[in-house]
This record gives sequence, structure tokens and C-alpha cells, in this order.
Amino acid sequence: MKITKASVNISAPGRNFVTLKVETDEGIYGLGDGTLNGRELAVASYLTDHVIPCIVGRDPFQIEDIWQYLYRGSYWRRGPVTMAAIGAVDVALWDIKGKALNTPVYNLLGGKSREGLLVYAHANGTDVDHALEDVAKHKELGYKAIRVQSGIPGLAGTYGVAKTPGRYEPAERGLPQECEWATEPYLRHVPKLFARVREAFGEELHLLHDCHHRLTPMEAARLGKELEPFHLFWIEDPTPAELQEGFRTIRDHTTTPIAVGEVLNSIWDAHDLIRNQWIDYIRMTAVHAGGITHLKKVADFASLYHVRTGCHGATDLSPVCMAAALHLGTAIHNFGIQEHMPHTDETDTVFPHQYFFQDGLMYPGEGPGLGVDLDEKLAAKYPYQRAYLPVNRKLDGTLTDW
Ligand code: EZ4
Ligand code: CO
Repeated sequence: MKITKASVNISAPGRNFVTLKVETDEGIYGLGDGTLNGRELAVASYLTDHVIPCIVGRDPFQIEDIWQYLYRGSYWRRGPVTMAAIGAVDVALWDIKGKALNTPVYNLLGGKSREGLLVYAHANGTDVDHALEDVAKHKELGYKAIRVQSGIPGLAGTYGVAKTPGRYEPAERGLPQECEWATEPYLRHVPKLFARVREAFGEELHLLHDCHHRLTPMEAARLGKELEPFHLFWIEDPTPAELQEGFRTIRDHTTTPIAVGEVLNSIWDAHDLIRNQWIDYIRMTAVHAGGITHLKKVADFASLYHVRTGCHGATDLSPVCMAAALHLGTAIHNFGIQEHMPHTDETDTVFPHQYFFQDGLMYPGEGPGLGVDLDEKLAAKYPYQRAYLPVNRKLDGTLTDW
């Protein structure tokens, strides 16, 4: 089999997505997600201008060799743009191989370690009462694990909280929004939020919370300690992870489990976090961490250190990436949990898919390959629109880490 053609689809059905389609001389094609929220066109150019010319003519079955060729061959290794582009190619090649061998991708990765994958939903509210209502709604939908974020008294807006009740979408069209942030009221508020959630819903429900990289290690240590009575499944991104050893401080002070990795791109970004057992869950995804090939290596390395996976699954990870996460999560032993932030109806219609949600779990489907398609005609009706994640400033105007 030979790769005959590859093309990049940039469209915005509900939000922006970059999708790579790799075609072969046997009529089989594969899809890969290359979406990098707020920097989509950089990945599209990396693929179109620099990668596609190098993969046409190659045998798509040689996934490991093509991965190494793109990673080593570029000379400039790692980074989100490079790794998203490599990830898009890699996922498309796994899709091709599954279709060619007429088997779901999880079968190529070792087969089923489980039937369904535990997923967590997002609940949010401008205050605690509204957040509780949203938790109740998601519990009703069958979720067994729920991330809870709420507005902070005294702050105009907070990460993870929709401005108008309903779904929270991280990026907004136009230029970046500027939001305000203050750590002290946040630290005072979050333990009160979780006390109310436990009081209302009992001990069974898994509860998660995203700090979104805003705290210093010692602030995160305090938060983790104060949340201990409420037995969280995890706190996410407690502190920025460029300095991996920053996590040692948090670890030394709290038994609240720690998840990190949605902005990490390679095993080297998490090497110290994992081998020192400073974290419990690694959140890298197929799109941003070099595809299924590299993510499987990260997961296997993590398995040596009691670290489980908790892949990022916000709306900016396309259905192609969700399918990749579900196939990998089905196969590996150390799957932990999968984030599930449902896509808009526009996204779901442009990307018809086999994976589905039932009773708190997700299933990848049994069709060949990844089980996701792209309706290119429909996608053409939703042209790309520039959109950014917000930036945040402390009350004195200083930019926050995220
Ligand atoms: O900020 O998906 O856990 N989820 C998150 C998301 C991320 C966006 C980044 O593109 O933190 O809201
Ligand atoms: Co997050």
C-alpha cells in the first residue's frame, strides 16, 4: 500500500478543527486530528508545507518508521505545533491500518482491557447553587464522575464557568478576551464549594476540579490539603508544569491525587513527574503528544510508576482525537478516566462517529479503524474563524501563568 495524497481540512462546525486526511492507492483513507486551539493555522501549514510532501509515496503500514522519520527528521523536535502535526499523521495511519485489516484500532494496540471507559463530565455555575444544579443534571444523565467549577465571589468571571448558564466553551471568536483573577478568594472558596457538593450528593460520585495552572506549588499544597475531607478523584493542573520538580512540594503536603498534562507534548515533558511519582494521572492526548504511537509509550512508561491516564477531552479535541483516546484507553492496562465534554451538534454531524456514551462510560465502537468520518461537503459550510483562549490578569494587572 502507498500513500497517494494527503490534505488538510480547516473548518469550524461549532468551533475550529484541523483534520488531516491521508489517502492510499487502495482507496482506503485515514483521518487525524491536528487541532491546536488558538494556533490552528500553524499546524495546518506545518502539515501542508512541510510534512505532506515527505509522506506521499510511503507505505502507511510503517507507522513507527514514519513517526521517527518525522520526529527525528525535522531536526527541531517537540513543541505543540510539531507534535500536533506528527500526531495527525500518526492517528491517520492507525485508522488506515485498522480499516485495511478490518479491525478496530484497539485490537492493534493489544485488544480490550475493558469494555467501557469511565468518563467525567463538566458541571459549572456562576455560584455554588447553580453549580450544584448542574452537578444534579449531569448525575441524571448517568455520569459517575463530574468536574465541578464555580464562580468566585468578588471575581467577574472564572475559568471553567459559562457566562450564561449552560455549556462552557474555552475559546472565543475575535481577539483574546482579558479576564481577571485573584488567588486568595479562589483558595477560600473552593473547599466550601466541595463541602456543599459532598453534602448534597454523598460519597459515591467521583469529583474532580481544574485549577488551570493558576497556583504556586505551596498554594496548591494548601488547596489539596483543605480538599482532603472531600476525597476528590483529582485536582488538575495545580501549578504550571514547565518546572516539573515544582510538583514535589504539592506531593509532600497532600494526599489529594494530582493530574497534569493537557499542554504537554512529549514523554520528556512528563519524565520527572512520572518517575518521581509526583502525579497520579497523565492527561496528554493523541493530538498534542504525537499521536497514538507516542501516547502509548507515555502510558506504558507511566504504568511502571502507578500513574494512570486521564486524557484531555475538551471540545477543541476533535471527534477523531476522542476516538483515538477511546481506542487507546480500551487497550492499555493503566487507563484511569477520560474527560468528556460533549461536542456541539454541528461538530457531531460533520464528524459522524461510532463511539457512544452509556451509563457513565464511553465505548469506541466495533467498526474497523477509528470509526470516525469527516463530511467534507458539510464542513465546507463552516469556514475557519479566528478564535483564542482568554488571557488572565491579576487585580493589579499582572498576567497570570494561564
Ligand atoms: O483549557 O481545552 O480540562 N480542560 C481544560 C480546557 C482547556 C482547553 C485548551 O484548549 O483545561 O478548558
Ligand atoms: Co484542564
